[in-house]
Amino acid sequence: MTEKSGADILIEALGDLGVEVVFGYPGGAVLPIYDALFRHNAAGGRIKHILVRHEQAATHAAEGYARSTGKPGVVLVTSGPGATNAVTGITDALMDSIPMVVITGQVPTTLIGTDAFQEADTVGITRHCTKHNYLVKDPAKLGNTIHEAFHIATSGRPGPVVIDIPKDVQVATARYTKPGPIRHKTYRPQVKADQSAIEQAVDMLAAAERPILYTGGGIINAGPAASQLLCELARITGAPVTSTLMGLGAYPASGPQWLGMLGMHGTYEANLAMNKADLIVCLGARFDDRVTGRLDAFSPYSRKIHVDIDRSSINKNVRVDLPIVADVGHALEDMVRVFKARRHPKPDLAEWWRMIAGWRAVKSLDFAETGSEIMPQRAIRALWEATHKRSPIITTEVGQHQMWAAQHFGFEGPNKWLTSGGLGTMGYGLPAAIGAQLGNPKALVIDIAGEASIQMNIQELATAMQYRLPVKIFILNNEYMGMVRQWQELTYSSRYAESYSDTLPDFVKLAEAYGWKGIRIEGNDQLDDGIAAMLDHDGPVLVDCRVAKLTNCFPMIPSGAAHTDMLLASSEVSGEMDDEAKALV
Ligand SMILES: Cc1cc2nc3c(=O)[nH]c(=O)nc-3n(C[C@H](O)[C@H](O)[C@H](O)COP(=O)(O)OP(=O)(O)OC[C@H]3O[C@@H](n4cnc5c(N)ncnc54)[C@H](O)[C@@H]3O)c2cc1C
Ligand SMILES: Cc1ncc(C[n+]2csc(CCOP(=O)(O)OP(=O)(O)O)c2C)c(N)n1
Repeated sequence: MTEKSGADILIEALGDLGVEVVFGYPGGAVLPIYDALFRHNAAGGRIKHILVRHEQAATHAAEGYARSTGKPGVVLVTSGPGATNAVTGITDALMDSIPMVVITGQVPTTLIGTDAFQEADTVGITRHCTKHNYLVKDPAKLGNTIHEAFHIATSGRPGPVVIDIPKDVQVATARYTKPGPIRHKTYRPQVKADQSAIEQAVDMLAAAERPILYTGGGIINAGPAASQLLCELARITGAPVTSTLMGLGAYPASGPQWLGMLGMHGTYEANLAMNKADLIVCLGARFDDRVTGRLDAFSPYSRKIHVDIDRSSINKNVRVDLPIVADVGHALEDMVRVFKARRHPKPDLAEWWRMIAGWRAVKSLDFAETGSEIMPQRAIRALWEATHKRSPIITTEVGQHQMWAAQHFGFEGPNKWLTSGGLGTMGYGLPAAIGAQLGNPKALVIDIAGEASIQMNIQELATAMQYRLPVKIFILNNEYMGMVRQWQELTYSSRYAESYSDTLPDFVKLAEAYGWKGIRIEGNDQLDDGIAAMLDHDGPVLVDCRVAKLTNCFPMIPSGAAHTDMLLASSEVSGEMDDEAKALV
């Protein structure tokens, strides 16, 4: 068997792993890899490299690709600033459980520790923001390391893995053969649940009077079949379903048992139902502080079941009565099977649904119109109206627009909603849309943005143009870092310190400068036509939609408050427990 350079081994291993797209940016410490990629493509190879304009964007594009396709995202960057620029996206992927492999160049092994040109301690810097990381010193180990990295990134709780490869290791030669299935000596995620725990869970569900299915990003991670199984479990138990920001789409928004998102900007009915439930079945969610609010007031009357593939996630924030360590897809399959096998009649939850109907009647997502000015919620609903039949993929930036999109754009299936939840990274949406479009060439992909966030990775307009990606950007332009302004209004007596988006560019001209089509929408009378014009254009389009500037995003549970302290647009309704609810618990 002939020996190959480390760089050639890397490219061959990526091919063996089925990698089709790599998002990257070149530099001195990865030139041997770029050369191997060049030769691979010249010989008709299948790995496509997407040249982003900033390494942070490579990581978010890889996240968007991964979240929308279920395949791992792959990133290639140089040493030093290339690697440090990637750190935000790596951390983002860790927080949101996104499978990603990041290959970083490193200075030659003999120079490590000498403050060499573009040297950074990538393994040290990324130790706490990766699921695992490697510094490869021996080219003979490179092939196996790459396969192991993909195994770790994609199995169990998915996450980012960094492989740091010194330049001399890229050049040195070794043998490579595709390894068989990876069996790590210690890392063995538990995929199947303990069956007695499943039986207990089913008994608890059958006996509950006020159950709720609290679903999260883990269901999206578990693949589309898990969403189907969730619908089946909901159907046979009759239980209401809510979801975190990360789980939207796992249960269809048009489904009869859907309560909407829960948490800080969740619906009144979802949060009140969590508060008054007697059983919470947490399926692939992690009791995040945006969801629980004040911990000592969180769902005080319920017993809790937690299904999670990551053992360390269980009892981390909230103590549960029944932990189930498993892939949630498998656990759902088992629960549905056992529930049916026991011939449990559909529980009678009429009284519970009557209470929920009362909370639903509050219509917590309703908003007041203000004449000709576009309300941001109205803009999202109009966008949904015009596009939902095409089942678009929606990405977002971070801020009010993100929450309005979560509240008002109904998702009917998984992998259509890509957002930065855990880290809340402004600048995520455009590169994520690029990644999603590459993974789903025929899909309609829209980044719902704020005028501040979009500027954080605006250079990626060029990437979309270079690869002829027909991505759409829909900016809800309120001339404020709206989410910051809202908090300042509510908690700092409207002292708007540095939250005005001053000196904004002319977004239409900016779009045109990059070869995009630019459209401005300035009033309700232009909204539908503007959206139609965006959809009619088969290339990339940026829409600058001017919206009412001082609108707040409600409902809102102030940080650290209880679910019952929710602020609604109409302050007449509070989350206080009514007499009927008191009688039940
Ligand atoms: C401005 C802003 C406002 C926000 N407001 C809200 C809000 O109102 N409501 C809200 O919900 N969120 C909100 N968020 C998001 C919030 O910060 C968290 O990101 C989110 O709540 C976490 O979702 P999750 O619990 O589904 O967990 P994820 O981060 O999606 O984690 C998934 C969990 O499932 C597990 N898991 C992964 N794969 C599997 C599998 N195959 N099988 C089983 N388990 C698996 C993981 O171990 C993990 O515990 C907001 C974010 C921002 C930026
Ligand atoms: C990288 C980064 N820096 C700062 C923040 C804090 N932050 C959260 S929302 C927000 C304002 C976003 O403004 P904009 O994009 O205009 O959206 P809007 O809230 O107006 O919809 C800021 C600064 C963040 N989430 N990410």
